[in-house]
Amino acid sequence: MDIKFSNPVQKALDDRAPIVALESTVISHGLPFPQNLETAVGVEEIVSSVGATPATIAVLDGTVCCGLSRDELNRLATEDGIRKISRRDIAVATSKRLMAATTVATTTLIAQAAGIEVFATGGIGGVHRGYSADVSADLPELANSPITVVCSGPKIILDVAATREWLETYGITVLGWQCDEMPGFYSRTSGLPVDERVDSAEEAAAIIRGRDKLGLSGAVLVTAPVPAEYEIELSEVEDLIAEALREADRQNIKGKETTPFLLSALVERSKGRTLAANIALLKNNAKVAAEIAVALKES
Ligand code: PSU
Ligand code: MN
Repeated sequence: MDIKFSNPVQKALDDRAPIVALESTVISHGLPFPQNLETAVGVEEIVSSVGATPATIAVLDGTVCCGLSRDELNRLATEDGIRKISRRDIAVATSKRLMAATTVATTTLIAQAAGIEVFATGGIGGVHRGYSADVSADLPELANSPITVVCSGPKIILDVAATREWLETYGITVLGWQCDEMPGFYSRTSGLPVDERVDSAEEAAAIIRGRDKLGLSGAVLVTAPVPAEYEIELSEVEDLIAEALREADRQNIKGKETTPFLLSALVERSKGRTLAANIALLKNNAKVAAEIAVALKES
């Protein structure tokens, strides 16, 4: 794959130094301006402060980019008409020279091609509620990529139980970062189990290296709960999710519009609390991912 690397990311790759990949759909379609830009910059700073190099991934005017400048982050945060691209859309974006933000699926694909082992995001895509035929392309991509993704579980707007089953069926290892239950995105609990709890980056790194030695092709998902002070109990958001789903139905929102629509409807209906939680978990996941990236290089 033709990838344009920023100087810091190229240097980190040459030095075999720790790198954390970051997605761009959350910037262009997941968070409103100006919080999207502040968070994109903040997340990169956190990764750097732990001693890893941040590599935000996007397609800029048709070029697959790994590692972005402040100006490029700004473009993704502010320009209109930025495509949200999954695996099926990459060739369209590159050949038509589009501006495009990468989902978990596409970021995973590009990070793998670049040789980056760890990726941090907010919540992965999954099986949508009530539309079990709508399954995010994130899931099969993770099943076929020996990468490590740090997240706070599937986004709670999804059918989380069905998504958990999917992860199990297709061999994606779900680790709980200092927790025994898979986190429920805005909530620290989901009632669903993790496969194994890990309490340190070294413990996570040992399991990841174990996977690598076995030559297994699936992702390790490290699920980290939202920091307690930003947690919203599931019972509190459940009604808001039901309202948002009904509104999506009324407006005939479908396909890749669904996730951004529901996330922004929740921000409005929760008076910004889901936004604060989303930002807090993104930052925390970046920190955990950087610690694991560092531990992997020391292992
Ligand atoms: N996590 C967030 N906000 C987001 C997303 C994840 O906190 O906007 C994005 C990710 O890029 C994920 C995508 O891959 O939502 C899933 O979209 P879909 O359900 O259409 O596959
Ligand atoms: Mn979908």
